Amino acid sequence: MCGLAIEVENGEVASIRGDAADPLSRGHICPKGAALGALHDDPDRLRYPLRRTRGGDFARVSWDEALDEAATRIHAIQEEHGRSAMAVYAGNPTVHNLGALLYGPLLLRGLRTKNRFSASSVDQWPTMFASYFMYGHQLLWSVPDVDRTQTFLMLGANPVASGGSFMSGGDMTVRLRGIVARGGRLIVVDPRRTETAAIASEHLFIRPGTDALLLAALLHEVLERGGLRPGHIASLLRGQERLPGALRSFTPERAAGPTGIDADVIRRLAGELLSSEGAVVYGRLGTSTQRFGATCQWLINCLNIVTGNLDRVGGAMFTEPAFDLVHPPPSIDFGRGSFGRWRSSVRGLPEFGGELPVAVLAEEILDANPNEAIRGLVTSAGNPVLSTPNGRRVDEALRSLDFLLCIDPYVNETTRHADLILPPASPLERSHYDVAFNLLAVRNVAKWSPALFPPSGDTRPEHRIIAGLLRHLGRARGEGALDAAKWRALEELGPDRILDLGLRLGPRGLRQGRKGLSLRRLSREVHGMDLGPLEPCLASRLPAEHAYVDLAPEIFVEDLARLDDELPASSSSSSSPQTARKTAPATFRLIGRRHPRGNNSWMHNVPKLAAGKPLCTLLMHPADAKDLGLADREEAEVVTRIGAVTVPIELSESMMRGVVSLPHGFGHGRSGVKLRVATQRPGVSMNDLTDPANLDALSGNAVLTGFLVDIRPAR
Ligand SMILES: Nc1nc2c(c(=O)[nH]1)N[C@H]1C(S)=C(S)[C@@H](COP(=O)(O)OP(=O)(O)OC[C@H]3O[C@@H](n4cnc5c(=O)[nH]c(N)nc54)[C@H](O)[C@@H]3O)O[C@H]1N2
Ligand SMILES: Nc1nc2c(c(=O)[nH]1)N[C@H]1C(S)=C(S)[C@@H](COP(=O)(O)OP(=O)(O)OC[C@H]3O[C@@H](n4cnc5c(=O)[nH]c(N)nc54)[C@H](O)[C@@H]3O)O[C@H]1N2
Ligand SMILES: [Mo]
Repeated sequence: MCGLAIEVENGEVASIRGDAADPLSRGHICPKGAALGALHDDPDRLRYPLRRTRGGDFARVSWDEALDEAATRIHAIQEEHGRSAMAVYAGNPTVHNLGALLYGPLLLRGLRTKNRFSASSVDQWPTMFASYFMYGHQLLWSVPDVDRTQTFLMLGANPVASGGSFMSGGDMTVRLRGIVARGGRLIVVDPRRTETAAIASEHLFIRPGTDALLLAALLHEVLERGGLRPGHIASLLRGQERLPGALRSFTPERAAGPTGIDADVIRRLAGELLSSEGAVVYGRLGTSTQRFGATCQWLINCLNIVTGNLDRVGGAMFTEPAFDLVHPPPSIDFGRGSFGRWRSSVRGLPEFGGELPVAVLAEEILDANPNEAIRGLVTSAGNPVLSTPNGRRVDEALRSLDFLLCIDPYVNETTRHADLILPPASPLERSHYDVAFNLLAVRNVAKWSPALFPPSGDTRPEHRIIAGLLRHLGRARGEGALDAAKWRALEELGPDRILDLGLRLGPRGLRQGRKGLSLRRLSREVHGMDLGPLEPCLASRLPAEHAYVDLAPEIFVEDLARLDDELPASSSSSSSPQTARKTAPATFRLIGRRHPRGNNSWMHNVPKLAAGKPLCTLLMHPADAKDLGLADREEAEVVTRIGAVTVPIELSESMMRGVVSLPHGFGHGRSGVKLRVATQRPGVSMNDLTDPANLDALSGNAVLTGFLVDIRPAR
């Protein structure tokens, strides 16, 4: 999303710098952006389609052969076992890829299956869930107004490493420092003193997984002291009368024991939220991937509303993207959301937004009744073996499929199981516009970049792969010439034409008359266009079918009882690890982390990013390590019900006692992975420890943080 100035000499990337004139990133560049050239040139990046051979290796095939075989096998599976015997998983890079994003819905619809999965259910489902029930649209998210806020209470996020996420902006460190510099306060709540906590006004350790209690206590306190002061959105609210009663028992004293944060501190935080001219509460992956993920997000939204900070300058604001997925142009509808229209077959978990939780993928392949089991899978830009719970079982499940098709540039932990791999063009070989992240940007901006190079080798941009696959599938299904012509047209059309349509029909398009935005107009602005700071706009952002904000949807109010039950009032979960005998393993809570030199599971093959200090270590407080008899860099064995990994520890005062941190996305040592750089420092996969049974009960999002592990010296 950052503006990049890329110099090309003789058809090769000569340099990549941050574009100082970019209205959003203002010259910032991170190691991943600087690595795009190396990624483009990576010899391991696939340059042509691959087909599994009888010997189990891969051999080159033509696109026609590959698409034809894919279509024939998908059709055969669906004919014999029903539509939903085919499943689809869309991974994270989809949202960073214009073609994959705009053509993705066609793929989902075209496969006609109820077994749809994506990385959303190991990530931001709770946020989408809260938005769906409160605002009536799963994509209507608020963004912290980081540049104007006075008090920023941040939980479970590390934007200095991650770049911001639901607060996209590029130069996040500069923006966050800005809060402190202008006399405001940045308060970070995290079980690790992170890179973000290090530049904050205040850092509070919290016991992993207990944020919902802290948030409930804050809301209780704010309601007691300030009452409901929603400001100009008051007329949009419903359900407010139910809040005080629902939260009555959640006092700061109730929260103090389990969270490890004093009642007085909680009271002070509530006071700060009430007295600030512009305050915002923000929670991200750490509050999302836990047992109360959705409830955390509901409470966060409520705090912002009740203190008058939702849709207010300096608070939690809404974007007005030029290409708008909330009020999309016809034919590009991602949907308002839905819940419980169908269920998974083994555990009976409800769909959300047309998807099932990816934590059930393996069991729907391995454990379902024969007439309901998944037999074939298409993955697009995803690596579920490393990114979803119990990766070893996902491995086993993928191995057992009748057919696996992967749209992916690498032979990695997931795609090594594929029957066919279809390689997309590189990021420098396709045009780009940030349809997804402009929804989450801290300023309204629009920027389009053309492809720098034509697709290398025999690769194709995503839109051609998807439309091509659907054309072949249509033929296998016996569709007529008209359909074939439609798919051909879509193969030719490409995402830029759809983008153009979306811009013209969007809020800054034709409605603005001759000045209106079009792709042509935008393409002349090489640095992108600044469309101004976020402005109060909630009333116009709410969908017509749900033109109100529900403060107390039943599903969340009821969940407070589970919260009360599950988190004991006193701190039985003491903050020191419990070691019974010297030789027995100690019990810790495991959390994850991200690093600027990595991107989930798939950028460890770039030499520059892989070099330097090894990243896959288990951070542990020195006193805990001493108790265990472990020295820095010595190996520890980490065990759960699901599996065990052996990993060097790294002593760090930044860790809360009794909590350890492991990055996810490693574990490249599996056989058959063709990543020459990444496999040299394979690391271990955190998801060989995570438990698919451990979910946020409301949304079905996976719990990836704060679960118990046993640790002992590995020697
Ligand atoms: N334990 C634990 N697990 C986690 C997390 C965690 O913090 N802890 N984080 C979770 C989060 S937030 C996320 S988003 C998920 C990510 O989960 P996934 O999306 O499943 O995994 P990624 O590592 O992003 O893998 C992306 C895949 O896409 C391929 N790829 C890259 N670019 C492109 C492209 O342009 N087109 C195509 N077709 N393919 C491409 C890569 O080679 C790789 O195989 O992981 C989740 N899993
Ligand atoms: N360099 C880099 N940037 C990335 C990515 C990457 O892999 N590398 N991934 C991208 C993706 S897909 C995403 S979703 C975003 C994520 O963006 P962020 O959410 O900002 O990033 P994380 O580093 O995952 O931050 C999660 C924080 O939650 C803390 N935490 C863990 N458990 C708890 C808990 O129970 N309570 C609280 N309060 N805190 C807890 C962790 O210590 C960690 O600091 O980053 C994106 N940006
Ligand atoms: Mo993510």
